Amino acid sequence: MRLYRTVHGALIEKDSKFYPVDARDWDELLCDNELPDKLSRAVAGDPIKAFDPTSVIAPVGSQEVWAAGVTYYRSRNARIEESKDAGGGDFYDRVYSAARPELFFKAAGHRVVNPGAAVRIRSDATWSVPEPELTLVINRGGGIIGYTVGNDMSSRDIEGENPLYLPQAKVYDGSCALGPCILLSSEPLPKTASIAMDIVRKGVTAFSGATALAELKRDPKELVEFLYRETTFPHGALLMTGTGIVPDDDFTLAHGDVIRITIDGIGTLENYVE
Ligand code: DO4
Ligand code: MG
Repeated sequence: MRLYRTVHGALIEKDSKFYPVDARDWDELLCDNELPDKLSRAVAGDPIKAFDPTSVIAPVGSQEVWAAGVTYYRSRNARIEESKDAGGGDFYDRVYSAARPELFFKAAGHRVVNPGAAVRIRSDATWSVPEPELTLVINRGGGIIGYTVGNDMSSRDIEGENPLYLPQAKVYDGSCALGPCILLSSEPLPKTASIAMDIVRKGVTAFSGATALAELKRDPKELVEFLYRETTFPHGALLMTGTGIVPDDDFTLAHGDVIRITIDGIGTLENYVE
C-alpha cells in the first residue's frame, strides 16, 4: 500500500483506489504503533471520488532528513574524479570501503520541496546535478516502515573543491525533494528494483540513466543502525541512501530543466529547476 500526504490530509492507495486516513498529524501518523490497523480500517471505508495528484505534498512533517554518501561504486568514482585536485582519491575510496558509512544532515522537514515544485541550483555553483536516491522512512524506534523517492541536489564544484564544503554543496533552499508517496513495507525492496532518472531540457531528453538496488553497497538496516546509534529522532527520520546515477562530467543542470526520478514500486518524483 502507498501512503500519500496531501493538502487535504493523508490518503492510502490500495488497488488504485484512494481512501482518507483518520489522522490529525503526519508526525503522529508515522510513529503510530497502530498504523497497520488504522490503515486497514481506512481501506475498509469508502474511497474518495477523484484523486488529485497536484494536491500531493512531500511525505515529511517535522522529521529530519539525513543522507548517506558514496554507497555506490559510480558515486565513489565520480567523487574521486571531481576532487582529485583536493586529494579526493584517498578519502572517497576509504569511506566506500570503511565499516562506518558517510552520513550527513540534508534537510529539516520544512525545507523539503514538494512533488511538482521547484528545486534550486546555487547561484554560486557552476556544476550542479540531481541525485536520485531511494529514501528510507524510519519510525522513532529505528524501524524502517517504508520507502520514498528522494532527490539530493548537489553542487559538484563546491564539494570537489574541498570536502569540508560538503554542507554548502548539499544543504541550501530547494536542495531536497521527496515524494510522491511512501511505499509502506518493513521488508527489504527486491535487489532488482530499478532507480531511473530522466532530465528534460526544452522538451528534449538531456540525460537518462538507471541503476538497480543490487548496486547499493550498504544494507539499509546498517545505515539506520549508524544513524540512530547516538542520536534520537522523536518523530522518526528519513534517510536518503546515496546515488548510483551520476551524469557525465560535462553535464550541469540549467534553469527550467525537468527532473523525473522513478523507483520501481514507489512511483515518480518530478520537479523542475527554478
Ligand atoms: O560525499 C559526498 C556526497 C555523496 C553523496 O551524496 C552520494 O553518494 O549520494
Ligand atoms: Mg547523494
